[in-house]
Amino acid sequence: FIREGSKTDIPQEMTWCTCNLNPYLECLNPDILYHLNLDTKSTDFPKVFGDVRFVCLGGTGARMEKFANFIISEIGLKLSMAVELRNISADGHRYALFKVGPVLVASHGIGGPSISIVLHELIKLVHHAKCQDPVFFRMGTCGGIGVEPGTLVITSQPLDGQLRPVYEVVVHTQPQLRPALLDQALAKELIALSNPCEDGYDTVLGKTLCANDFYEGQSRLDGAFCGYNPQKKMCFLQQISQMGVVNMEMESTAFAALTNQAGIRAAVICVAIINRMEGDQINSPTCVLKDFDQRAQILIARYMRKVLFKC
Ligand code: R2B
Repeated sequence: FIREGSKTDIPQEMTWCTCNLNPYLECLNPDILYHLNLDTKSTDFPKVFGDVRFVCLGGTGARMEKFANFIISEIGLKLSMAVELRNISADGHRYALFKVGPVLVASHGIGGPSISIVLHELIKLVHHAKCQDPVFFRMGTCGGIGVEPGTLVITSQPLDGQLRPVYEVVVHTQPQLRPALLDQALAKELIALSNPCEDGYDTVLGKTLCANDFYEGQSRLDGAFCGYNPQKKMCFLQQISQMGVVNMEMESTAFAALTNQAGIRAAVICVAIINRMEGDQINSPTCVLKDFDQRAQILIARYMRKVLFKC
């Protein structure tokens, strides 16, 4: 962990290794993954989830169900699977969870605390299931900083609201700063799978500002409260743009920190639904936003096909 004010010595090349996980997990019999409505007594994790190679997270259950259906058509037929899609965690009433062959699809809600809870449980799930080197993706929407709406942004480095490359967790009253690192090779592999001419939109790699709030935390002028003026807002957006920040969202530091701590390869791919240099309110028609939603899904499906079928 990075302590506040200390120099960091960040392991850049961690690999998925259960030795990084909580040692007390082995004492839990059963382990109850409360928010996913699963436990290791009534579910045989290695049998049900042992083949999982990809874990994909996104904000809402409805969007992730659509993604699961899309993945069935993208890879399901090739795997000749008879897939009956079912929300495995429906009775938990917190998150949605679907399994399509080697792909686990989960919703994460909004913000760091929400994604952190489901990630703890998903990391335990792949651990109990003995999954081999799973790759995690977060797909979502974001505000673009100086990029056209519809641009796909792959995060190189998430930064928190204080522009630090960390996720802060307060434990026993003390802030612990966990390195928020994503797999750079995976990010480059994903960029290489984009094709702006054929896709009809750009895919870019850049830093992501991860805020704890949608309104003041992202320097919007349209929240219920606003303690700054339009000049201050633009000054802030220009400052972060000059640092290489191309988008803002609310989950990337938690996602990067937890996957990095487990040594799991991970990537964040978000579509910009607005250029924040030009406004704050999301006013694109629903059909346009639906089209935008598919863009991260298409790129992730390309990556999966490349890994699974070498095409
Ligand atoms: C992007 O969109 C959501 C807020 O509307 C939040 O989850 C995020 O990061």
